[in-house]
Amino acid sequence: MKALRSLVVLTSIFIASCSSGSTSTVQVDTTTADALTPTTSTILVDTTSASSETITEPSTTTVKSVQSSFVAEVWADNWFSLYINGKLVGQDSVAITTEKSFNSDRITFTASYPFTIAMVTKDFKQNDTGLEYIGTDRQQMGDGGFVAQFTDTSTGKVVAYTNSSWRGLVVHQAPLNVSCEKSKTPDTECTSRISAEPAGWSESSFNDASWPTASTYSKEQVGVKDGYNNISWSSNAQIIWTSDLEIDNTILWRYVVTA
Ligand SMILES: [Ca+2]
Ligand SMILES: [Ca+2]
Repeated sequence: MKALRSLVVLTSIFIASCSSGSTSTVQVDTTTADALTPTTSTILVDTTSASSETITEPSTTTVKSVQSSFVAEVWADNWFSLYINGKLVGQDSVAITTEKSFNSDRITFTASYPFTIAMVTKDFKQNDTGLEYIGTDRQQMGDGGFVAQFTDTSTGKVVAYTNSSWRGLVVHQAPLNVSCEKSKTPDTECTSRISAEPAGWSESSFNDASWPTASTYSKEQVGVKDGYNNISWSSNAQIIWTSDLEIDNTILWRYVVTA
């Protein structure tokens, strides 16, 4: 297979070299031609250059993956942060402590395919009881939900979006005993399950096979609010969360974009 591709490449170069009067530039990139080739190289054949053609030998080529620019569009109830290949590239522009912090955000970043999206999403909770508006007549378990889509700006194509194949790990769950929702002493009555983030969870190399896949929800179930309609959502982009919109408060998410 590799030998055949090499033959094709060489044949292409030969044809490009022989076509007199041509002003085209032929770029052969073996990174896309053979994904199994461990080392990558780019051979440039420019028939317009005065000294006939310039061939860069594979052994002397600097390896550089093709970077693309992306825009992430996110609406979250209530807050999110976004990592690409383990690096923080942005977060919700409205603090989670802002009451009714509903808004949408656009975040740009560069990456080369394939890349790993990792996100933290948080439903607001006043403290580890998992409740909000504690001590008022609105004391309740809040609910979460979020939607995101990722567009490759060079093609305008939405290349990733939230759906049921995303994997999410709950790291803050409260209250486990939902009967405490209207308690006058929730701090002592409500119970919780709080875990540390696994080391390296946002890195490409992390193995998320044991994480549950997302549940999808309708706009009505989540009650989408301010900012949601500011974004032109792909029909593929679905609102997701874990299986419980109320007691699962902080969730780590992962999704790999292959192309
Ligand atoms: Ca909640
Ligand atoms: Ca909420």
